[in-house]
Amino acid sequence: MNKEYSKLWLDYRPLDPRFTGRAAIRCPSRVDRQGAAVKELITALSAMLPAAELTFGADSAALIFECDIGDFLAEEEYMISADERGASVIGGSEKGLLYGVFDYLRMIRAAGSFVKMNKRCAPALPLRMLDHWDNADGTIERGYSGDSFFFENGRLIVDERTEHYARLLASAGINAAAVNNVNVRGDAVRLITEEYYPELAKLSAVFSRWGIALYISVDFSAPISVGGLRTADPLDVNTAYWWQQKARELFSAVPTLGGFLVKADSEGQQGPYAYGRDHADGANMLARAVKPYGGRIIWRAFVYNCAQDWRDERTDRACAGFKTFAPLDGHFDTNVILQVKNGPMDFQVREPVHPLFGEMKHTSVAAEFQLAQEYTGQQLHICCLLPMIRETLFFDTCSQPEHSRVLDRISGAAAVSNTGDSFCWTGSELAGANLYGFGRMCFEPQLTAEDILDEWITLSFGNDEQVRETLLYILLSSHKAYEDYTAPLGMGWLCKPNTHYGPDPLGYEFDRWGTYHRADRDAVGIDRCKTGYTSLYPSPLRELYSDIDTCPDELLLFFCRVPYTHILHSGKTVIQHIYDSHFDGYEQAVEFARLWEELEGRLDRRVYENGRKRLKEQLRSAREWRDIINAFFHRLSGIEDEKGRELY
Ligand code: GCW
Repeated sequence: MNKEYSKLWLDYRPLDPRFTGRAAIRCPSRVDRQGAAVKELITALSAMLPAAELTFGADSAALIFECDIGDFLAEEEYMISADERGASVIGGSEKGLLYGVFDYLRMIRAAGSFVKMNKRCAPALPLRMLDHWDNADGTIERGYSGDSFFFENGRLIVDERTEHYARLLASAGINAAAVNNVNVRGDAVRLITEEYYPELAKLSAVFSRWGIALYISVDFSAPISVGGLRTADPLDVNTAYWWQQKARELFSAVPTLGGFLVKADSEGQQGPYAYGRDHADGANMLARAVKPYGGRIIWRAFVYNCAQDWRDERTDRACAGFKTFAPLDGHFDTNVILQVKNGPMDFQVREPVHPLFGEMKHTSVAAEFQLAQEYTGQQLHICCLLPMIRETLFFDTCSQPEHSRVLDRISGAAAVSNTGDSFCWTGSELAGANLYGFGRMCFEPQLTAEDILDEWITLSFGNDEQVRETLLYILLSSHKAYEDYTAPLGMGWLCKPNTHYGPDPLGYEFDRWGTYHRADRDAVGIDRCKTGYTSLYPSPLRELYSDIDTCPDELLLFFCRVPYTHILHSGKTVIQHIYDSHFDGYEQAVEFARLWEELEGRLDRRVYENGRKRLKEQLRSAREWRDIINAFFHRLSGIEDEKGRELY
């Protein structure tokens, strides 16, 4: 494991180096002076006021920072009132206080001085979680930032880096993290056995100091693989008893554990289907085992047939999650949270919003996003996901007359983490915006992507106006650019199989994964009225998506099968859009690289060089995408580019 790491946005710099007076921190005894909130304030103030005399207590001081806990606030809520002479931060608990301290520090760092402010804030979503796909051997599934900093050769590591990570997450508002891959393999199967308890307890204690609940991904068939039973049937009394004992043991060794994350009946992971049971049977059995300890089960809705026949046009993977879970609405125990991917397929650059968000009315649901850029350029390409995440959260599911946005209907959001042991944590510095921004967006979704990026840029790179403007422009245009030169109009799945990097338009076409575009010489796209998918949405969404005249351009080929000459709302034909977007997307990548070069000398050398290297690869890859996808559709359709550009 690489032990060197950047402090990222928590690198406190002097704010007022000339201030030599006294700065006092005051807090009543109900505030824990050894707790994370007060400690963070001390760390920050010592760095920001390097010449000041920092004291605790009531004697006179030029700057006064008061911390308190107030019962009138909710647990994670806080209130700040501040001016040039200091601040008072009150939290509903130590956790709320911590969030308040971080917010206050963010504000004064962004402003560059002790500003006047008044704010009362509580997080919009109660659960704000990161899912790590780290394997016990130290590798990371779909990891693009090096190896794991949680695991090495089967061992769980808890060190300074872990603590800094927890701080980073807390400062972004994250309050839960699952540390191992949902595909539970190798030594990770035994994470829930005694040999791991001491380290798990240590990790959980570090996390909980920063307000983060530790979750473990578990193998549904653990009663067999770990316990030596003959069955993992959720309705078998021995299975249920085994999990109850396991939970008792685990929670007494690791009292601050949050619970389990489960991928069942999915891509080779065992689940209740093996025993003819449904997913409520499976989830509830586990939920009852952890309930006495306040534990929760995060149960994934990513269930589909991954051994499909491409000739079968009636089975539609997009319908699978809905068909599995919609009939179970109301059957889940209250400590089960159903974790639903943002779209019905699998983290493509553009997908419609999952219909389960509107459908599940009596189930706690969390939205799942993927910060790890599996299908969005693997952190070699710049792809800021914040606009997409926000669009999903604000999407109106039309499932009831009011409060029907995704945001109103979910109790949490989780994201597959994009971190690893690379120096800057996320392989590419710019990918750090996704990590920071995801947490911030779940906390205060009224902030736009631009607001959050603005904050992140200043905290990470300082106040240089050109840096701010350039990074803001690149990040805000990056998702559209990536969509343009890869898979426009909602097509998806034009990438190479397995690695999911680079173009291969037929790579998934004759395979078993249910991922087809069915392009032929005349037409492209899937008629999802025929597969029954559009009917999973309530009116008026179902009508909107069913009709080629009303379906939004960016999702047209997801929902409809149309001839290449079909005219989009933009006035272009489908084929011309494919050509144009690939040329435009590539040009955007060229522009990003050009703008980046102008930042030479304005960014830290390491950051600049890392970005330059990655942009070089982005350019090479974007050109490959452009030429292969355009050549593919040109050869298939036989239609020339209106603008006469070379299509190969
Ligand atoms: O996107 C797919 C990935 C798998 C992943 C799976 C999932 C952890 O290709 O690597 O497995 O999704 O979400 O479970």
